Amino acid sequence: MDNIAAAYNFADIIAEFNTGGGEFDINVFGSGHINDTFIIRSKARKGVDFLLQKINHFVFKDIDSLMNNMVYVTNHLKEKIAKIGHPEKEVLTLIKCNNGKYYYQDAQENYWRMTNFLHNTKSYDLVTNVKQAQQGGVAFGRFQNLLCDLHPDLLVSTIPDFLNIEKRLNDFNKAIKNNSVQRSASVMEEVGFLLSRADSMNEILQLGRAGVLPLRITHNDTKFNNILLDQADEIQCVIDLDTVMPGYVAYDFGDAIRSIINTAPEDEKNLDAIQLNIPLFEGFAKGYLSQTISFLTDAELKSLMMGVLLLPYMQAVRFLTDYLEGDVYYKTRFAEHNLQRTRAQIQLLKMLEMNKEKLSSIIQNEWLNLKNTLKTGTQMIAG
Ligand code: ADP
Ligand code: GN1
Ligand code: MG
Repeated sequence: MDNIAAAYNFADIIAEFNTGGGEFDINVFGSGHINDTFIIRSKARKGVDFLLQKINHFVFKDIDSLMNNMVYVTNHLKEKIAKIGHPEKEVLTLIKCNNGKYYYQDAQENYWRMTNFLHNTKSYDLVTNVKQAQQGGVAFGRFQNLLCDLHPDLLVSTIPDFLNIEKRLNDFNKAIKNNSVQRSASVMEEVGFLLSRADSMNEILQLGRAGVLPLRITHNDTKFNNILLDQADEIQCVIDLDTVMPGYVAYDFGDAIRSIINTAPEDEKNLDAIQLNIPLFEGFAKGYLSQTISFLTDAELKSLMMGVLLLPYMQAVRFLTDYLEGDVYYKTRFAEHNLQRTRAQIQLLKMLEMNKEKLSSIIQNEWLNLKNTLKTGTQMIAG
């Protein structure tokens, strides 16, 4: 166990959850930037494993509402999937606490929750083949589809204005001005690049405000490592449900593409290594549209490409804001980590801008192919 893990009294924390009791081995798990995640394995009962998370209370201010959202969403998904699949494998299962809630607050005001550990699954920081990308598209498209019958107001915004670019740019401008850790002067090139695109990046927000794009319940953190694939690289489960709340479908599409199309990691130092893997884009688009064609409007279809540019842009703005504020939000592994992440996202955005027409026509073609396939299918049934 490392230093983070040694800081907590795990035996007491685990005893608050309905695990069936006994002693557990504990190990740090995963590569998320926000929560602290641990796998706990029963010493006596082989295969009885859970995932324990300390929810980041600096990032999520209202844990009670967050957990209510999570209970609501997982129940809804389970009910629907029960008719067609295996809810216990395909949806996260929360473990109840002795207090009757699904989270436990310890004496140090840390918030803990637990889910069943899903065995024989994998999450990837980098996508390596078209099948994985296509399954990612199926995963997030199906997720939106299964939730599209819920009114967005049923869920609380766990981070208000989370993907609101106007709010992100306001925070960014404040951070530049406040210059609290004396870093502003050293990043003027990056600041200049990002501010030069500020006006063109609020299209989705404007269309939303004008009522052209509907608010739906979306995932809002569709990084590829937020899905679990099975051993055959088929989608098993969508995870990391902290930000499931009202949003626009293009946010989910764009954020997933951000992590899928890039041939290099999100924080790649060597900018030349950041290239676009177009077949992975095609694979994701095909999978995503196959699950959403029944409800996406024409305006939403058009907005997907806006999301592809907006999400890496917003991510660069967020990473650089955090760098300017002294690295208070994202976990970092070295001093300039947030700056390196910013530069990598800017490079990715430049590549995406250069390939905008090509990517747009891929979305359009996949959509037309699917429509034609559906039409042929209907004609065959009718004839
Ligand atoms: P974070 O908010 O820190 O990103 P996640 O909820 O995404 O936390 O979990 C971190 C990692 O733990 C995931 O990328 C995945 O590899 C793994 N993981 C999360 N939940 C489960 C689960 N129920 N079963 C197996 N692995 C899981
Ligand atoms: C965070 O928790 P994780 O690592 O899946 C962040 C996302 C960013 C992502 C960038 C609540 O996601 O918004 O896109 O890092 N989550 C939150 O890697 O801020
Ligand atoms: Mg995650």
